[in-house]
Amino acid sequence: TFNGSWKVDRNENYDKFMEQMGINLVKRKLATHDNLKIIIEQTGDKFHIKESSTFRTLEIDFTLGVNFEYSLADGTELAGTWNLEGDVLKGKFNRKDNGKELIASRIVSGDELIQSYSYDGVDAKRIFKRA
Ligand code: MYR
Repeated sequence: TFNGSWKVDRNENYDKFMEQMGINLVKRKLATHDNLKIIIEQTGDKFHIKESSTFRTLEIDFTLGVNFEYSLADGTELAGTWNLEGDVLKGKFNRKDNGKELIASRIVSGDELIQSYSYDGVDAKRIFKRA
């Protein structure tokens, strides 16, 4: 289950990924240490997410397979969907400004939540531990 409170523990290739996203060095440095925490509450095909970081706090609701909008901390707007494939949440989003695709996934592995991202040929991971 994805349910619970998760705190980012480490990143893999996240700086390169953000660079590909067009995020400048200063913001990347801040984002690397954003202390991201997410609380996931799944009820059937509905998810309620509480996100908090050094940048902001916000709450997001989405339903599997239903398009929704989400803005990144730097203001970049995305629209897309999450779907459940087996034990894996798979996200397909598009940036509103340039149309390019951002693919994401979430999987719980042992005591960790692994979020993987792919954008324009660059892959990254953020790995969370239960908090
Ligand atoms: C959620 O389920 O938490 C909200 C929707 C998330 C959309 C995909 C998130 C991709 C974030 C990539 C980080 C980009 C930093 C440049």
